Amino acid sequence: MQRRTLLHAGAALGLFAMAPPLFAAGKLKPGARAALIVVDVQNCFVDGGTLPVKGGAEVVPVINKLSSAFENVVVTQDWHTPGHASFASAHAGQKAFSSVKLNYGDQVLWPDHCVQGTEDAALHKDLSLPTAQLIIRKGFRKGIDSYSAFEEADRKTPTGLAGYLKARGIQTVYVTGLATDFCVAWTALDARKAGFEAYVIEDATRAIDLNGSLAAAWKQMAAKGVKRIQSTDIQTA
Ligand code: VGL
Ligand code: ZN
Repeated sequence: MQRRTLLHAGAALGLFAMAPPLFAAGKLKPGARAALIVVDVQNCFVDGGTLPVKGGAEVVPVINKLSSAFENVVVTQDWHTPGHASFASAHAGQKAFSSVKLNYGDQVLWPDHCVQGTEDAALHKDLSLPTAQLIIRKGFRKGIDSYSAFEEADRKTPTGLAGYLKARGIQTVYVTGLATDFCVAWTALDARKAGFEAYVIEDATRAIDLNGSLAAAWKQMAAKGVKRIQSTDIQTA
């Protein structure tokens, strides 16, 4: 009888000790083994750009504030050649936001956007990430798109990001930026595939939402263990 009570008490203590940080301390504290990934916060994806995402610029102050909580910050830039295969203008008779089959699979066609070296492809002027350590450029091969910061759309060519993060002992990534349902989702899914713990900070993203793509992306991310959180879940100064 007494032994049973003790066992129960022990089990309860064990559970308490193992509670996730969200529970135990109220807020997540990303440490040395976590990285903030800031996806494609570029002029092309905000008002006045070539592929504006509704409310895109609103993520900028949220991300700036979040960055103070991270020792490791990685930034990405969508970085296409002129005449890139993901541009509708490169396919005779095709309109933007339609889909075609390329040799690596289905490809949504976009307006010309984020062309290498243009002002349109520059990071948003109010993005303030002085501690960022790496900028990954992606989609720079004319024939292959890359929504993901980890792997190009042929699903074969790595960007090198997984190796970089692993070499630095990083185990967890927090993904923010544009757009939730394309580059953010693909990045978070590929982070899982590469063995990282992955969070998407929802209010630090905005979506394109093309034919239900946003709901589909959240569903897929949930199925792969990507955790959906808000910026207020993270301890900032
Ligand atoms: C993106 C469409 C085309 C993104 C990039 O950053 O989500 N979306 N290129
Ligand atoms: Zn693109």
